[in-house]
Amino acid sequence: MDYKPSNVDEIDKWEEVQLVYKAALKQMRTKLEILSADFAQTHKYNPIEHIEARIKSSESIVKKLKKNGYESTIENMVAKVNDIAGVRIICSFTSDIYRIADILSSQSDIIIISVKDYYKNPKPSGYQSYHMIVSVPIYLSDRVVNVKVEIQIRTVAMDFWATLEHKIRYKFEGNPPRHISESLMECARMVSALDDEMLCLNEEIMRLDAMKEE
Ligand code: 0O2
Repeated sequence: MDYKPSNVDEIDKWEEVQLVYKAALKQMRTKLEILSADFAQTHKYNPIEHIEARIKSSESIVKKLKKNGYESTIENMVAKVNDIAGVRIICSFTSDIYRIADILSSQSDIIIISVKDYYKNPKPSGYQSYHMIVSVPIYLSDRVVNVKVEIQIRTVAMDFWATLEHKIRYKFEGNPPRHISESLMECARMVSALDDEMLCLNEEIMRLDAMKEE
């Protein structure tokens, strides 16, 4: 059953929403920490560099609802905002993105709601990342609810670019001067070239290692 806020007063409803999304974030974080520890131990290689997790602020949720033309109600927050709980997974190589996405997709309690592949199809801004909206079951005292979590998977280089671009966009309130947007596009191309080169290099190192072991 998809999560819907209980029919209680607004303050209790908001507290329940926060509890449920914090639980979903904790659940997803734990899954990823287990995965990371297992990779490090079993494969002697860990595709997960680090993990970040956050609950979207109420101001940002209201702003997103407004931007998309919805009234600011708690019901709309839950139904229309997919990234109240968000996890970002930073990895080394572009191949790791799909490795992690495949593993998460194969976990039987994770339901994939949607996928946006901004690595294969970067945004016009130059933004690259792999996004999944998933839901995870949360066991409450009287029911089990499926709660949405946004997962962003990207390389260290993509993350570096996205963080800077986000800062610039914020500074210029979404409208940076043209020469800055053009420089960012150029940097995005460099990020893409760097990721491709690093992946080739890593594959070459792995080939040499495999030959040594034969
Ligand atoms: P914040 O402040 O980072 O949370 P949806 O979430 O699917 O309902 P949307 O916005 O179409 O709606 O989803 P999309 O395109 O998958 O983007 C979701 C998030 O990706 C954004 O959340 C950003 O975190 C990140 N993102 C998307 N495009 C860009 C971009 O061009 N530059 C940077 N730096 N990040 C981007 P929010 O809510 O917009 O912002």
